[in-house]
Amino acid sequence: MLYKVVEFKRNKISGSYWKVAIAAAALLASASVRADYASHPAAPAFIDKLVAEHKFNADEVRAALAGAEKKQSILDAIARPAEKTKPWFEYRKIFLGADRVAQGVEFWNTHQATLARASKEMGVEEEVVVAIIGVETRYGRYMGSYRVLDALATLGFDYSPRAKFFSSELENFFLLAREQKQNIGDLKGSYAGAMGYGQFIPSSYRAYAVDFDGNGVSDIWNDPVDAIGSVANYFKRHGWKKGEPVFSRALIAKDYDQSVLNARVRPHLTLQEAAAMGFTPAEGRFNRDEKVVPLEYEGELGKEFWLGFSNFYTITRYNRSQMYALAVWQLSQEIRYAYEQQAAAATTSD
Ligand SMILES: [Ca+2]
Repeated sequence: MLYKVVEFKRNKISGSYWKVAIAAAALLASASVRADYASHPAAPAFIDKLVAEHKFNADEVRAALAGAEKKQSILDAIARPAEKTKPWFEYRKIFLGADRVAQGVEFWNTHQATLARASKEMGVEEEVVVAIIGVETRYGRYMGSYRVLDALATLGFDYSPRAKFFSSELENFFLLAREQKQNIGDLKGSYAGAMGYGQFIPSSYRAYAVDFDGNGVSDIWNDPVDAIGSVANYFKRHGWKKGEPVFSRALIAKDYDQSVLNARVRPHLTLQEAAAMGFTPAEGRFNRDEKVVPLEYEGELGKEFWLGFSNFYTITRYNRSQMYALAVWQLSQEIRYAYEQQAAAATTSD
């Protein structure tokens, strides 16, 4: 969930282009299939670690790695996540379309009882859980088509900027597959190894996934009930406070302190301190001692200023991008509004 799957509309392409594309794809496929991560220079240390620390059988780990394929498309994808290439006003359009709102209401209707139970037990509003699942996978429609083994081996062994992180996720993935009694080569996910409705990376899966329907397994790959409980649990465990503020639009003073904008994601200024730097909430009533972080976004008509509260920080534990956090929160508000409109319409037509 550090990087999310971004959907692209498929363009119509002409016949001749199509032939060229097929030829190119065949070439790429033949270039990417053979990697055999068991013979990678870093493989022996990885295998030793799994044997020494987790009592894996060396031959089994070696065999799994031998079946892992290096994917150039994964290395390409990780180099350009949407957060880094799009301004806010374009980024938000990806997630705040009418379809995603309508599908969110549909998902809420379908899983009403589960969402209500998660909200009550974990202390996270229904619309927030729905919005996360909507942003991550369009309510389970796009959970990723990469083999997680390929994704994490490619990034753990061949993506040096974050090799340590992804190697650790690969280790967690071996543990997860063993714990959940899954065939390691069968599990699918995003190019960064995030899985299921809520796109949990293996370490998050192991730490935060819950068995919310009580059937004995925590299955966020296939079971929306477990997925809802797990997303809510993730928020609970990262400090979400139900009913507390998330964002407020900010008014700025003429001489506002630019240096403090987007400086970090953890709220570090009291509202009083923020006001002294030129940022005050445009709406709502808050305690002066409430901690906030002043944020700036690139709107269609110019800069937008916001204050992020503690719950904003919790959303960034799911994905560090401040744009992601605002998109999730705005989508949640749109979904709640549409959900209530629909509920009210149903009541009056009875
Ligand atoms: Ca379950």
